[in-house]
Amino acid sequence: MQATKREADLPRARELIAQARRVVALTGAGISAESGVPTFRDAGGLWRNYRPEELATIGAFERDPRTVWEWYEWRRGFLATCNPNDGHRALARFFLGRGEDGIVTQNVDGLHTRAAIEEAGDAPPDAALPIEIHGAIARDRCNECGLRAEAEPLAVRDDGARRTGGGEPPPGDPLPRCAECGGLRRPDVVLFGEMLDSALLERAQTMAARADLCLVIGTSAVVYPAAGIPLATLHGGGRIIEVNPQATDLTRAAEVALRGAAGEVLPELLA
Ligand code: BV8
Ligand code: ZN
Repeated sequence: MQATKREADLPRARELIAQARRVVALTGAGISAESGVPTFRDAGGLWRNYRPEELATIGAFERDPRTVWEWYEWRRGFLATCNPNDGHRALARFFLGRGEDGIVTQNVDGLHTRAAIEEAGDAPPDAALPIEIHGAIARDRCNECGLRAEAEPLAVRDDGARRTGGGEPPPGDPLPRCAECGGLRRPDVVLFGEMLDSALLERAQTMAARADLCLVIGTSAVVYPAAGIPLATLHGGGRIIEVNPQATDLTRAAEVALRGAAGEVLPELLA
Protein backbone atom coordinates (compact mmCIF):
# COMPACT_ATOMS: atom_id res chain seq x y z
CA MET A 1 0.00 0.00 0.00
CA GLN A 2 2.73 2.44 1.04
CA ALA A 3 4.69 1.90 -2.21
CA THR A 4 1.69 2.23 -4.57
CA LYS A 5 0.47 5.37 -2.76
CA ARG A 6 3.98 6.78 -3.12
CA GLU A 7 4.06 5.87 -6.81
CA ALA A 8 0.82 7.82 -7.22
CA ASP A 9 2.15 10.86 -5.35
CA LEU A 10 5.62 10.95 -6.88
CA PRO A 11 4.66 12.47 -10.27
CA ARG A 12 2.74 15.25 -8.49
CA ALA A 13 5.71 15.96 -6.24
CA ARG A 14 8.12 15.96 -9.20
CA GLU A 15 5.84 18.40 -11.03
CA LEU A 16 5.83 20.78 -8.03
CA ILE A 17 9.64 20.67 -7.99
CA ALA A 18 9.88 21.32 -11.75
CA GLN A 19 7.62 24.37 -11.40
CA ALA A 20 9.29 25.78 -8.27
CA ARG A 21 11.56 28.84 -8.64
CA ARG A 22 13.07 28.68 -5.16
CA VAL A 23 13.25 25.40 -3.19
CA VAL A 24 14.42 24.95 0.40
CA ALA A 25 14.73 21.78 2.46
CA LEU A 26 14.33 21.29 6.23
CA THR A 27 15.89 18.03 7.41
CA GLY A 28 15.79 16.20 10.74
CA ALA A 29 17.40 13.14 12.27
CA GLY A 30 15.39 10.87 9.94
CA ILE A 31 17.57 11.71 6.92
CA SER A 32 20.57 10.28 8.79
CA ALA A 33 18.74 7.13 9.95
CA GLU A 34 19.94 5.15 6.89
CA SER A 35 23.50 6.22 7.72
CA GLY A 36 23.05 4.31 10.98
CA VAL A 37 22.66 7.44 13.15
CA PRO A 38 19.97 6.78 15.80
CA THR A 39 17.21 9.41 15.71
CA PHE A 40 16.15 11.16 18.92
CA ARG A 41 12.69 9.70 19.25
CA ASP A 42 12.75 6.32 17.55
CA ALA A 43 13.10 3.33 19.84
CA GLY A 44 16.90 3.08 19.40
CA GLY A 45 17.55 6.43 21.06
CA LEU A 46 18.62 5.18 24.49
CA TRP A 47 22.09 5.53 26.03
CA ARG A 48 22.93 4.06 29.45
CA ASN A 49 19.16 4.28 30.26
CA TYR A 50 19.10 8.01 29.63
CA ARG A 51 16.80 9.51 27.00
CA PRO A 52 18.37 12.09 24.65
CA GLU A 53 15.87 14.73 25.77
CA GLU A 54 17.25 14.30 29.33
CA LEU A 55 20.86 14.68 28.18
CA ALA A 56 20.71 17.26 25.37
CA THR A 57 19.52 20.00 27.76
CA ILE A 58 21.33 23.01 29.22
CA GLY A 59 20.01 21.95 32.66
CA ALA A 60 21.68 18.54 32.41
CA PHE A 61 24.95 20.12 31.23
CA GLU A 62 25.01 22.60 34.14
CA ARG A 63 24.04 19.89 36.65
CA ASP A 64 26.25 17.08 35.40
CA PRO A 65 28.62 18.19 32.61
CA ARG A 66 30.64 14.97 32.82
CA THR A 67 27.70 12.68 31.93
CA VAL A 68 26.64 14.99 29.08
CA TRP A 69 30.26 15.12 27.88
CA GLU A 70 30.51 11.34 27.95
CA TRP A 71 27.30 11.05 25.87
CA TYR A 72 28.63 13.48 23.26
CA GLU A 73 31.98 11.70 23.23
CA TRP A 74 30.12 8.42 22.62
CA ARG A 75 28.09 10.05 19.82
CA ARG A 76 31.24 11.55 18.23
CA GLY A 77 32.88 8.13 18.25
CA PHE A 78 29.78 6.55 16.77
CA LEU A 79 29.44 9.25 14.06
CA ALA A 80 33.06 8.66 12.99
CA THR A 81 31.77 5.30 11.63
CA CYS A 82 28.80 6.82 9.74
CA ASN A 83 28.73 8.09 6.16
CA PRO A 84 26.33 10.19 4.10
CA ASN A 85 23.58 8.07 2.48
CA ASP A 86 21.80 8.29 -0.89
CA GLY A 87 19.33 10.78 0.59
CA HIS A 88 22.09 13.24 1.63
CA ARG A 89 23.79 12.79 -1.75
CA ALA A 90 20.62 13.29 -3.85
CA LEU A 91 19.83 16.47 -1.89
CA ALA A 92 23.41 17.76 -2.28
CA ARG A 93 23.37 17.12 -6.05
CA PHE A 94 20.00 18.85 -6.36
CA PHE A 95 21.12 22.05 -4.60
CA LEU A 96 24.57 22.05 -6.24
CA GLY A 97 22.68 22.20 -9.54
CA ARG A 98 20.49 25.12 -8.43
CA GLY A 99 23.19 27.43 -7.12
CA GLU A 100 20.94 28.92 -4.45
CA ASP A 101 20.60 28.51 -0.68
CA GLY A 102 18.90 25.27 0.01
CA ILE A 103 19.28 23.09 3.10
CA VAL A 104 18.36 23.95 6.69
CA THR A 105 19.18 21.08 8.99
CA GLN A 106 18.37 20.29 12.62
CA ASN A 107 21.08 17.65 12.56
CA VAL A 108 24.49 18.18 14.13
CA ASP A 109 26.13 15.15 12.45
CA GLY A 110 27.82 17.04 9.58
CA LEU A 111 26.62 14.47 7.00
CA HIS A 112 25.05 17.08 4.67
CA THR A 113 28.38 18.93 4.49
CA ARG A 114 30.28 15.72 3.79
CA ALA A 115 27.78 14.81 1.03
CA ALA A 116 28.17 18.28 -0.57
CA ILE A 117 31.98 17.94 -0.55
CA GLU A 118 31.74 14.42 -2.02
CA GLU A 119 29.29 15.53 -4.74
CA ALA A 120 31.04 18.81 -5.60
CA GLY A 121 34.40 17.07 -5.88
CA ASP A 122 36.15 20.05 -4.32
CA ALA A 123 35.05 23.06 -2.26
CA PRO A 124 31.25 23.23 -2.71
CA PRO A 125 29.67 26.70 -3.12
CA ASP A 126 28.35 28.09 0.20
CA ALA A 127 24.79 27.81 -1.15
CA ALA A 128 25.10 24.02 -1.26
CA LEU A 129 26.24 23.86 2.38
CA PRO A 130 23.56 23.39 5.04
CA ILE A 131 22.47 26.01 7.56
CA GLU A 132 23.11 24.02 10.75
CA ILE A 133 20.59 25.70 13.04
CA HIS A 134 21.34 23.34 15.95
CA GLY A 135 25.13 23.56 15.55
CA ALA A 136 27.71 20.88 14.81
CA ILE A 137 28.84 18.06 17.10
CA ALA A 138 32.34 18.06 15.55
CA ARG A 139 33.10 21.52 17.03
CA ASP A 140 33.61 22.64 20.64
CA ARG A 141 32.50 26.01 22.05
CA CYS A 142 33.49 27.69 25.32
CA ASN A 143 30.48 27.87 27.64
CA GLU A 144 31.81 31.19 29.02
CA CYS A 145 33.35 33.23 26.19
CA GLY A 146 31.88 31.38 23.19
CA LEU A 147 35.30 30.73 21.59
CA ARG A 148 34.86 27.96 19.02
CA ALA A 149 37.48 25.29 18.31
CA GLU A 150 37.69 22.01 16.48
CA ALA A 151 36.73 19.20 18.85
CA GLU A 152 39.72 17.19 19.95
CA PRO A 153 39.32 13.65 21.21
CA LEU A 154 39.28 13.51 24.99
CA ALA A 155 42.63 11.85 25.67
CA VAL A 156 43.20 9.98 28.90
CA ARG A 157 46.04 11.50 30.99
CA ASP A 158 48.64 9.13 32.45
CA ASP A 159 46.92 9.55 35.84
CA GLY A 160 43.74 8.19 34.21
CA ALA A 161 41.87 11.52 34.25
CA ARG A 162 40.43 12.70 30.95
CA ARG A 163 41.82 15.81 29.28
CA THR A 164 41.44 17.62 26.00
CA GLY A 165 44.17 18.87 23.68
CA GLY A 166 43.08 22.46 24.47
CA GLY A 167 44.12 24.45 27.55
CA GLU A 168 45.39 22.24 30.34
CA PRO A 169 42.43 21.78 32.75
CA PRO A 170 43.04 22.46 36.46
CA PRO A 171 44.35 19.24 38.09
CA GLY A 172 41.58 16.75 38.91
CA ASP A 173 39.09 18.45 36.59
CA PRO A 174 39.22 16.21 33.53
CA LEU A 175 36.61 18.23 31.60
CA PRO A 176 37.85 20.23 28.58
CA ARG A 177 38.68 23.88 29.29
CA CYS A 178 38.88 26.91 26.99
CA ALA A 179 42.43 27.87 25.94
CA GLU A 180 41.45 31.58 26.14
CA CYS A 181 39.53 31.98 29.39
CA GLY A 182 39.69 28.60 31.13
CA GLY A 183 35.90 28.27 30.94
CA LEU A 184 34.29 24.89 30.46
CA ARG A 185 34.19 23.78 26.83
CA ARG A 186 31.08 22.02 25.47
CA PRO A 187 30.05 20.61 22.10
CA ASP A 188 29.03 23.49 19.77
CA VAL A 189 25.37 22.36 19.60
CA VAL A 190 22.14 24.04 20.71
CA LEU A 191 20.86 22.18 23.78
CA PHE A 192 17.15 22.07 24.65
CA GLY A 193 16.34 25.20 26.63
CA GLU A 194 19.02 27.25 24.78
CA MET A 195 18.39 29.94 22.17
CA LEU A 196 19.43 29.21 18.60
CA ASP A 197 22.00 31.44 16.87
CA SER A 198 19.71 34.30 15.87
CA ALA A 199 21.60 35.12 12.65
CA LEU A 200 21.35 31.50 11.44
CA LEU A 201 17.67 31.27 12.38
CA GLU A 202 16.95 34.59 10.65
CA ARG A 203 18.73 33.35 7.49
CA ALA A 204 16.76 30.09 7.54
CA GLN A 205 13.40 31.81 8.08
CA THR A 206 14.04 34.41 5.35
CA MET A 207 15.06 31.69 2.92
CA ALA A 208 11.94 29.66 3.75
CA ALA A 209 9.65 32.70 3.47
CA ARG A 210 10.81 33.50 -0.08
CA ALA A 211 10.76 29.85 -1.23
CA ASP A 212 7.80 28.56 -3.17
CA LEU A 213 8.50 24.97 -2.13
CA CYS A 214 9.78 23.47 1.13
CA LEU A 215 10.88 19.82 1.24
CA VAL A 216 10.43 18.58 4.85
CA ILE A 217 12.56 15.47 5.21
CA GLY A 218 12.95 13.11 8.17
CA THR A 219 11.65 15.28 10.96
CA SER A 220 8.86 14.64 13.45
CA ALA A 221 8.36 18.41 13.47
CA VAL A 222 8.00 18.64 17.26
CA VAL A 223 11.12 20.72 17.98
CA TYR A 224 10.68 24.49 17.79
CA PRO A 225 11.60 26.97 16.40
CA ALA A 226 12.92 24.58 13.65
CA ALA A 227 9.50 23.03 13.00
CA GLY A 228 8.12 26.50 12.29
CA ILE A 229 10.41 27.01 9.29
CA PRO A 230 8.24 25.19 6.71
CA LEU A 231 5.28 27.29 7.88
CA ALA A 232 7.17 30.40 6.71
CA THR A 233 7.09 28.95 3.18
CA LEU A 234 3.36 28.19 3.53
CA HIS A 235 2.56 31.70 4.85
CA GLY A 236 4.56 33.13 1.95
CA GLY A 237 2.22 31.35 -0.47
CA GLY A 238 4.54 28.38 -1.03
CA ARG A 239 3.87 24.68 -0.62
CA ILE A 240 5.28 21.73 1.38
CA ILE A 241 6.32 18.26 0.28
CA GLU A 242 6.99 15.87 3.17
CA VAL A 243 9.28 12.81 2.98
CA ASN A 244 8.83 10.56 6.00
CA PRO A 245 7.76 6.93 6.58
CA GLN A 246 5.36 8.26 9.24
CA ALA A 247 2.76 11.02 9.39
CA THR A 248 3.78 14.06 11.44
CA ASP A 249 2.26 17.30 12.74
CA LEU A 250 3.18 18.87 9.37
CA THR A 251 1.53 16.22 7.19
CA ARG A 252 -1.80 18.04 7.02
CA ALA A 253 -0.01 21.18 5.76
CA ALA A 254 1.78 19.19 3.02
CA GLU A 255 0.62 19.32 -0.61
CA VAL A 256 2.17 15.86 -1.04
CA ALA A 257 3.36 13.47 1.69
CA LEU A 258 5.71 10.78 0.33
CA ARG A 259 5.61 7.83 2.74
CA GLY A 260 9.07 6.34 2.51
CA ALA A 261 12.70 6.44 3.58
CA ALA A 262 14.72 9.47 2.46
CA GLY A 263 17.47 7.28 0.98
CA GLU A 264 14.92 5.66 -1.34
CA VAL A 265 12.56 8.54 -2.09
CA LEU A 266 14.99 11.45 -2.63
CA PRO A 267 16.98 9.90 -5.50
CA GLU A 268 13.66 9.26 -7.33
CA LEU A 269 12.13 12.59 -6.40
CA LEU A 270 15.14 14.78 -7.26
CA ALA A 271 16.63 12.93 -10.25
C1 BV8 B 1 14.38 27.30 22.29
C2 BV8 B 1 21.06 19.55 19.04
C3 BV8 B 1 13.96 29.37 23.32
C4 BV8 B 1 21.51 18.72 20.18
C5 BV8 B 1 18.63 19.63 19.15
C6 BV8 B 1 9.85 23.20 27.68
C7 BV8 B 1 11.06 23.52 28.27
C8 BV8 B 1 12.14 24.02 27.56
C9 BV8 B 1 12.02 24.21 26.19
C10 BV8 B 1 10.80 23.88 25.60
C11 BV8 B 1 9.72 23.39 26.32
N1 BV8 B 1 8.69 23.17 25.45
C12 BV8 B 1 9.08 23.50 24.20
C13 BV8 B 1 10.34 23.96 24.30
C14 BV8 B 1 11.15 24.42 23.23
C15 BV8 B 1 12.08 23.25 22.83
C16 BV8 B 1 11.26 22.21 22.11
O1 BV8 B 1 10.88 22.43 20.98
N2 BV8 B 1 11.00 21.08 22.77
C17 BV8 B 1 10.21 20.03 22.13
C18 BV8 B 1 10.81 18.67 22.50
C19 BV8 B 1 8.76 20.18 22.59
N3 BV8 B 1 13.02 23.88 21.95
C20 BV8 B 1 14.15 24.37 22.46
O2 BV8 B 1 14.51 24.26 23.61
C21 BV8 B 1 14.97 25.14 21.45
N4 BV8 B 1 15.31 26.41 22.01
O3 BV8 B 1 13.20 27.10 22.16
O4 BV8 B 1 14.89 28.48 22.79
C22 BV8 B 1 13.80 28.95 24.75
C23 BV8 B 1 14.85 29.19 25.62
C24 BV8 B 1 14.69 28.85 26.94
C25 BV8 B 1 13.50 28.21 27.39
C26 BV8 B 1 12.47 27.94 26.48
C27 BV8 B 1 12.61 28.30 25.16
C28 BV8 B 1 16.26 24.39 21.15
C29 BV8 B 1 15.94 23.15 20.36
C30 BV8 B 1 17.25 22.54 19.85
C31 BV8 B 1 17.53 21.26 20.62
N5 BV8 B 1 18.71 20.60 20.03
N6 BV8 B 1 19.74 19.09 18.62
C32 BV8 B 1 21.94 17.38 19.69
O5 BV8 B 1 21.49 16.94 18.61
O6 BV8 B 1 22.75 16.77 20.40
S1 BV8 B 1 17.14 19.10 18.59
C33 BV8 B 1 17.18 17.42 18.26
O7 BV8 B 1 15.83 17.06 18.04
C34 BV8 B 1 17.92 17.01 17.00
O8 BV8 B 1 18.51 18.11 16.33
C35 BV8 B 1 16.84 16.40 16.08
O9 BV8 B 1 16.97 16.74 14.73
C36 BV8 B 1 15.63 17.08 16.61
C37 BV8 B 1 14.38 16.33 16.40
O10 BV8 B 1 14.58 15.03 17.08
P1 BV8 B 1 14.17 13.54 16.41
O11 BV8 B 1 12.72 13.35 16.70
O12 BV8 B 1 15.11 12.43 16.62
O13 BV8 B 1 14.36 13.70 15.01
P2 BV8 B 1 13.20 14.01 14.25
O14 BV8 B 1 12.30 14.97 14.95
O15 BV8 B 1 13.86 14.50 13.08
O16 BV8 B 1 12.38 12.55 14.17
C38 BV8 B 1 12.84 11.52 13.37
C39 BV8 B 1 11.87 11.54 12.17
O17 BV8 B 1 12.48 10.88 11.10
C40 BV8 B 1 10.57 10.80 12.51
O18 BV8 B 1 9.46 11.55 12.05
C41 BV8 B 1 10.71 9.50 11.70
O19 BV8 B 1 9.46 9.05 11.21
C42 BV8 B 1 11.55 9.96 10.54
N7 BV8 B 1 12.38 8.91 9.92
C43 BV8 B 1 12.90 7.79 10.49
N8 BV8 B 1 13.62 7.11 9.55
C44 BV8 B 1 13.56 7.84 8.40
C45 BV8 B 1 12.77 8.98 8.62
N9 BV8 B 1 12.52 9.89 7.67
C46 BV8 B 1 13.05 9.67 6.44
N10 BV8 B 1 13.83 8.60 6.14
C47 BV8 B 1 14.09 7.67 7.09
N11 BV8 B 1 14.85 6.60 6.79
ZN1 ZN C 1 36.43 30.80 26.91
